[in-house]
Amino acid sequence: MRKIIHIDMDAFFAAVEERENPALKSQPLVIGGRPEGRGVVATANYIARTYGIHSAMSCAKAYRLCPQAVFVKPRIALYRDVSKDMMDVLKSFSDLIEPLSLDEAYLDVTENKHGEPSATRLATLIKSRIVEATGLTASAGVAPNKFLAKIASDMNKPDGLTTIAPHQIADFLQTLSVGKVPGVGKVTERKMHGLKIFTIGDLQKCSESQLTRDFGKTGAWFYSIARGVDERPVKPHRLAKSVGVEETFPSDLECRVELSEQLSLLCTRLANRLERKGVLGTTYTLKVTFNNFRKITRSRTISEYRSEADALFDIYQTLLLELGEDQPAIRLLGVSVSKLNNQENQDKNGGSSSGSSIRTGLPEQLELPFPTY
Ligand code: TTP
Ligand code: MG
Repeated sequence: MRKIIHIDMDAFFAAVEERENPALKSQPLVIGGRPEGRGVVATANYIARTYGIHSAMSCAKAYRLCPQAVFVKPRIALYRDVSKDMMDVLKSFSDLIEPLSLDEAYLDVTENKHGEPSATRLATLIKSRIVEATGLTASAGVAPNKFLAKIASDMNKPDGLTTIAPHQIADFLQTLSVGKVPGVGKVTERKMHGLKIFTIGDLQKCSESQLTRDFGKTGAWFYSIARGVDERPVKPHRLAKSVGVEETFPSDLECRVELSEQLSLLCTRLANRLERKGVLGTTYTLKVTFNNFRKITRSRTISEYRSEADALFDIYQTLLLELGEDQPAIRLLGVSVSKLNNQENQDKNGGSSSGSSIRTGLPEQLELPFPTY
């Protein structure tokens, strides 16, 4: 039986800003775009959440819900530094750490550097070490696997510590809403409700073949977690070498204006992804598939990090224009950034080798047994 801890910092970006400026602590605080702009909320402190504000909501809506809120632009470089301090604390407990984002990680503490048999006691210690190192609180979930540990860490936020011991799993699952399961988004939740599956207890009554029929490959995953089984190991080295987005268009793009528009949308998505992952890079690659299926890539390395959508657009638009006028219509466009700024790997690679890559932390979708996590 493994002992897994999931750590998730509380209102992370907002908590860092409050630490830097304690006057913000007593006010509703939104980290994201301008209230009058078209941006979205990255996160909000717990006071702002009482007004219904949450991540990914438009800033315009957040403003309507709480006009007196303070809106602060994210400072990703700062959050990365705090994240590193937090991850360093985790490393002092176990080498088996899997970061999921800047503020979240799994630890396998079955064997740990403190020789402590109680994972709950370890989680208490980890939480207080994080406060010492960062001045911020985290919530912890303790369980025999990743799926349960992640649910547990979310149960008593902020500053929570929840343990689901092996003998508690069956009861815990009976009444757990399916919407709480990592991987069940709004669409799947609605579909499950349509099938009269509201709790994991309901899910347990479905056969594996029924779930596979209704939910495809993810059905097998649902069958297994309904029984509290999740064998996924904590993977300590999840390295991404690049961050990118691409789009295959419903109809091929011929005209420059259309191409610029689509490129601009891709650059906005790329900027968001870079921000979410908290990484920056110096090599910018444009990928194009023409309607005759010829594929090309064009790259440019520059000495500075660019992460704003507009700046990214200028780079990729230049690469696109350099292809010349005389090209077939375009079926697919992709933009990516590589040579990412990961200190750990730069250290290993001497700082500049082409293999330089980053432990981004965020889940690589393809590695997971279900598509929507
Ligand atoms: P979360 O851990 O999901 O949220 P949180 O730490 O702000 O709040 P909680 O106490 O509920 O854990 O995400 C961590 C950070 O990632 C968050 O502070 C901001 C960023 N983020 C985005 O930029 N966009 C998003 O849609 C989400 C969900 C998070
Ligand atoms: Mg968090």
